[in-house]
Amino acid sequence: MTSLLVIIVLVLLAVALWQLTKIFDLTQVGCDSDSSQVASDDDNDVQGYLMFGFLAFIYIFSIYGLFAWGPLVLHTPASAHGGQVDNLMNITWVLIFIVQAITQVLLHYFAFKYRGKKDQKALYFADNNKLEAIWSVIPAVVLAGLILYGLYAWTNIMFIDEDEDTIVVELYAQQFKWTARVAGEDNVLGKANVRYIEGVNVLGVDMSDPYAQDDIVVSELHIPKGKKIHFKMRSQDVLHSAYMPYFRAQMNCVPGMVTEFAFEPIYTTSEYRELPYMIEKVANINAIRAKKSIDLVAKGGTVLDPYTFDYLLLCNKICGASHYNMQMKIIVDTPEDYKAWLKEQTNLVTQVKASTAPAPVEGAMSTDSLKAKDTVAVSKIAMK
Ligand SMILES: [Cu+2]
Repeated sequence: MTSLLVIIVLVLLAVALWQLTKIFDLTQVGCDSDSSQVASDDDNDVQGYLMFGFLAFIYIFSIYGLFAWGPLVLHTPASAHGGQVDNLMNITWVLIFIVQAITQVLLHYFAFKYRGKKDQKALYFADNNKLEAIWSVIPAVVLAGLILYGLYAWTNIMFIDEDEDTIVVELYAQQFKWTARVAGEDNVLGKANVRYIEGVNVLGVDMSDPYAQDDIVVSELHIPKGKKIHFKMRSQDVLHSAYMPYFRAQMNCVPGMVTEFAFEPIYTTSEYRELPYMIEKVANINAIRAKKSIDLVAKGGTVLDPYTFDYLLLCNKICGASHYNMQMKIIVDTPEDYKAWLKEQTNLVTQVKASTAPAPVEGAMSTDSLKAKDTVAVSKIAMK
């Protein structure tokens, strides 16, 4: 409501200013000053130099941005295919930069050179086939090359060999959390449907499906280094997007269908934490947090916990009010640690059974003790 009022006030202010300028224009009618609407040579000179000013602004801002925010871009990729994504991205950047540098200089220089001058007439220039061929063929060839390389990289990355030895993991998106399901020993996920969602079975896994018997549901995912992980994404409610920036992986999660992405992690979490750039980044974040903590403590708050790096699965589609907080930790282990983690997990069937088994009533007799009583009673009757 407040923002609506602010917008109305701003619109009214703009209308008022516009009316004021009209009144000012009316007061100038009949004055001696030059009220001609035709630009003079002086006006055109000013516009010409302003073109150069704008050109300088574009380049200075670009160079500043490169140095100020350049280090914030994603660094070393943590997946086998990540290098290809980065390569494609870097080639695109370089091409854009070259084209932008040349075209902007030409655009602004010509705007200056051919600015309006008294008695100067525009040249009528019908066409020039040679020029047009040059500026059509060069972009066409460059773009075709870029698109072909992009398609090659895309097919390479997205191809999932069904016969390859992978680990199948389901990523389940819902407002506003992620849940993962590891396919277990058979490496096949049991069927699932929203109708089966009940109690601890939050993913709606069909418990009668033989493939579902060893499925493991977790809220913090472990995966091994050096093995391809085949992710199958589902969504319960709206469009989400599974985004794992360090693995250069992103895929939409669409209600009613399963989408897929596969990649091989090449650094364990602890190895990635030890990369020099990451050590520096974490130190920097912690310095900022320590500074902030001083302010917080002064205001009666608590000290911020130090930050440690972890791979995260984020949501990259604005899916609702708490979208920003939709994340799940992914821990890349060594194959041995992964096996140990897998052993510790309780599968979904066991969890469901434990949650549906009736709780023992206090004072009630167990079936064994009842049986024992029966035996005593029977022997008593026999003695009679
Ligand atoms: Cu989301």
